[in-house]
Amino acid sequence: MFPVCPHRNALISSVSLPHSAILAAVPWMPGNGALHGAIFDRLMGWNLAILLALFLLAHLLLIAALLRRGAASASSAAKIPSLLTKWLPLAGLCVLYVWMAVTAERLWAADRFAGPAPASMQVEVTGVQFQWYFRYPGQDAAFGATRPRLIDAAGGNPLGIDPADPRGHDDVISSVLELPAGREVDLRLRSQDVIHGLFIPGMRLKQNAVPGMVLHVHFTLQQPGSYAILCSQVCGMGHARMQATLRVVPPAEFDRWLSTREHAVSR
Ligand SMILES: [Cu+2]
Repeated sequence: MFPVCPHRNALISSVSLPHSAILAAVPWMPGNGALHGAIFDRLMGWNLAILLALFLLAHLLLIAALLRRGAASASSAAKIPSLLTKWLPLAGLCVLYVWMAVTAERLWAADRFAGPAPASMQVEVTGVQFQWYFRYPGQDAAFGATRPRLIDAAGGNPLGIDPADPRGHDDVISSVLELPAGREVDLRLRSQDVIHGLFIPGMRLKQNAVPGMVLHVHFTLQQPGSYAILCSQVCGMGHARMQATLRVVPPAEFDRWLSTREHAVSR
C-alpha cells in the first residue's frame, strides 16, 4: 500500500459527524471509488440536510403566518421574537457554513497544493477536440518531450511525441485510463486546443485542462471498477461525445495490461 497525504486522514475525521440517515441511505451520488470521496460526500450530505431543513422551516413559517393573519393584531407580545431565538440559529448556521467552507477548501488544496507522495504514479491526460488521451511514462518513469508540429493523430502520434527524445520511446498512449487500485495517482493535465474539463464523478474529481499549462491533481484510488470520464467544459460541437472510461483494476492486472501495451507500441 502506498502512503497517502496525511491531511486527508485529518479531513476524514473532521467531517465524521453523523448526518441525516435519510441522506446517507438515498443514492444521490454515483458510487465513490476515491479515498477523498467520503469527505466530499459527507459535505454534500450536510449541505443538502441544511438546505432541506431551511426549506421546510421557511414554508412552515409562511403557512403559520398565513393562518395567523387574521388574529395578528390581537397579540403584540407574540410577534416579538427574543434575541435568542432570532439570532442564535443564524449564528449557528454561519459557524456551520464557515466550517464546511474551510473543510472544502482544505480538501481542494490537499489534491492540488500539498503535492503527491514520491511513489505516486504519473499519468498525463491530454484533452483535444473531442478526445481524451492518457500517456504513461513507461519503465524509465519519464515522459518524452512533445512538439506541437509533430502532432499527427492519423499518423499514430496524436500527442506529438518527439522521436529524438529517448525518454519517449517507452511511453504508452491509451484512450482508456487504466489504473491500479490502492495507489495514489498524480495526473498532469494538458490541452491541445481549448479549455477542457476532466470530470470523473466516481472519483469526485474535476479539473480543467488549459492550453499552454500543465496542471496537476492527485488522488488515491480505492475501489476497483469502471468509472465514466466526461468533459465538463463546453468545448465545441462534439463536446457531448468527449467521453472515456477509467478502469481501476488490481495492481497485478494493471502491470500485465501495461506490459502488453508497451510491447504493442514501438516508437
Ligand atoms: Cu472537452
